[in-house]
Formats: sequence, C-alpha cells, structure tokens
Amino acid sequence: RTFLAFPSTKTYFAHLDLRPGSAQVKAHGQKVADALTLAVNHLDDLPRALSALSDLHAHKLQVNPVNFKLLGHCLLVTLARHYPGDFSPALQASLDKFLSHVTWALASSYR
Ligand code: HNI
Repeated sequence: RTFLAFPSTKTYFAHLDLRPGSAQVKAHGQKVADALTLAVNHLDDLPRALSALSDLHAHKLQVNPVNFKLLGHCLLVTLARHYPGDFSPALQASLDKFLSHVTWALASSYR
C-alpha cells in the first residue's frame, strides 16, 4: 500500500521486485513487522531498542524521515481495513501514539 499510495517511497527499493504479491516485499514486510513487535516489547525504552535500526536508516540507507510517517499512515489504514470491528477511535489513537513513538526513536540518529 505504501509503494502504491506514495510512489516516491519506491526509490529506496529499486533493487527489489515491488510488484503486488512480491515475495521480496512480503519478506521485507515481515522484517518491519518483527521490528514493530520488538518495539511493543520495549515501550519503556524505544530509543535504545531501535538505535541500531535508527543508525541504519539514517546513515547507511539515508531514508528521509518523512517516509516513516507515510508508512505509519498506511499501516493504520491497512489495519482499519482488515479489522474494521476492532478499529475504534480509541484504538486508532493508541496505535497512532505507538507509531509516533517508533518514528521518533527511529529518527533519533538524524538529530
Ligand atoms: Ni526500513 C530495512 C524496519 C521504515 C527503507 N527496515 C529495514 C529492516 C528493518 C526495517 C527491520 C531490515 C534491517 C536489516 O536487514 O538489518 N523500517 C523499519 C521500521 C520502519 C521502517 C520498523 C518504520 C516503522 N524503512 C522504512 C521506510 C523506508 C525504509 C519508511 C523508506 C521509505 N528499510 C528501508 C530500506 C531497507 C530497510 C531501503 C533495506 C532493504 C533491503 O533489504 O535492502
């Protein structure tokens, strides 16, 4: 969804097959999901838990941090579509808060 809704995000993944259903995109999505699980388990110290990932995105990959917001937005939209019954305004607010903490921690190496 992120690649389709915000095509500029594709520029970082020119080396991957980005067609819908791509095994490479699924494998990458799994890595991102695992990192979010790690984040859930370290809510009390996200900057430390995500510091290696922050370094990677800032210095090696040089991902513009605006893209974290685009991905976070697409995650919310996707969850809302898959779990319409569970996606109350309160759940949305709490996921949004979680994702902004993750984004803030991932962006720490940029500061
Ligand atoms: Ni991101 C690699 C987690 C947002 C571009 N990214 C990773 C890896 C994890 C990860 C985990 C794999 C690291 C490894 O192999 O050691 N990325 C996350 C998380 C978020 C995020 C948790 C936000 C919630 N990444 C983004 C965004 C972009 C992005 C928004 C660009 C639009 N990430 C990359 C690129 C790679 C990457 C590029 C390397 C991919 C590859 O395999 O070559």
